[in-house]
Amino acid sequence: MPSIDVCLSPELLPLFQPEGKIIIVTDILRATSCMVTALAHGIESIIPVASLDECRSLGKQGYVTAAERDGKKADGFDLGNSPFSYMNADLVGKSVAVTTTNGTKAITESVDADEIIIGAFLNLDTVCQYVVEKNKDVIVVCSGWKGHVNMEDTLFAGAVAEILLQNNFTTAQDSTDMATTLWNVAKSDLNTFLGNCSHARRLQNLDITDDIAFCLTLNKFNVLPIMQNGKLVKLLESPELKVQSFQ
Ligand code: 3SL
Repeated sequence: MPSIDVCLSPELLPLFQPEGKIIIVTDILRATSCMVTALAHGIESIIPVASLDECRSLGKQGYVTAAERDGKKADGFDLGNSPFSYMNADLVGKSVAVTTTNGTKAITESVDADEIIIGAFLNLDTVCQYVVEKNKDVIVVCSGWKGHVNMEDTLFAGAVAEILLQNNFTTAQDSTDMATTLWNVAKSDLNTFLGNCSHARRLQNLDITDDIAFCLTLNKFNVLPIMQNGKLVKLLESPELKVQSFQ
C-alpha cells in the first residue's frame, strides 16, 4: 500500500526520503492558493524562486514578477501575493516568476521528489484524485512560517491524509494522525477555526481579509499545478479530469 506522510515544516524535510515519491507542497495563506488561482485564470506557467534577486533577474528577462515578504508586496515587482491579482485578463498566457516568504522556498527545497504538485483547499479533490490514481507514496510538505509549524497548512495536510487513508493509503507517522485529528475538529467551520491563527492575524493587521476567506474555499478549481522543467504548469482541468467528490 502506498504511504501518506506529513512534513509539518520544510525544516523537517531532511528527515523524509522524497526520492521516488510525489510531494504536494502547500502554503494555504497564500502562495499555493495563488498558484492554483493563477493557472485557473489562464496564466501559462509559474516559476517559483527562493530569492528576491532571482525573481528580479527573471523580470529583466521579460517575465512578469510577483514578490511577497512578511505578507507585503515587495518593492519593485509587478505583483504581490493576492489570489485576486491573478484574475486579470492582461496576464492570460503569461509566465510569472514568483518568490514568497515560505511557499516558494518549500517548493525549491522539494526538488528531490519524483514529482512536485501544488495543493490548496481550492483544488483539494483534484490533488487527491491525482495521487489516488498514481497510487504512489506521497509527502505533504507544509510551508509553515519561517520554519515554524502553522495551523492552516497542517489542516490542509489533514484533509489530504483523511481522503488518502480512505483510499488504500497507509501511514506510519504521528504527524499524519495529528493533522487528520486537527482537520476533523476544524472542518465544519474552517473560517472560524482559522480566524485567530497567527498568519490570519498577520494578514488582518495588513487589512488583507478577503484573501483569507477565498483561500479557505474548498474545491473551487479543477486545476493541478505540476512542476515540469522548473516551471509550474497546469496538468489537469475540468472537463478532462472527472473529479470525484471526496467530501
Ligand atoms: O509565506 C508565504 O509564502 C506567503 O504565502 C505568505 S503571505 O500570505 O503572502 O503573507
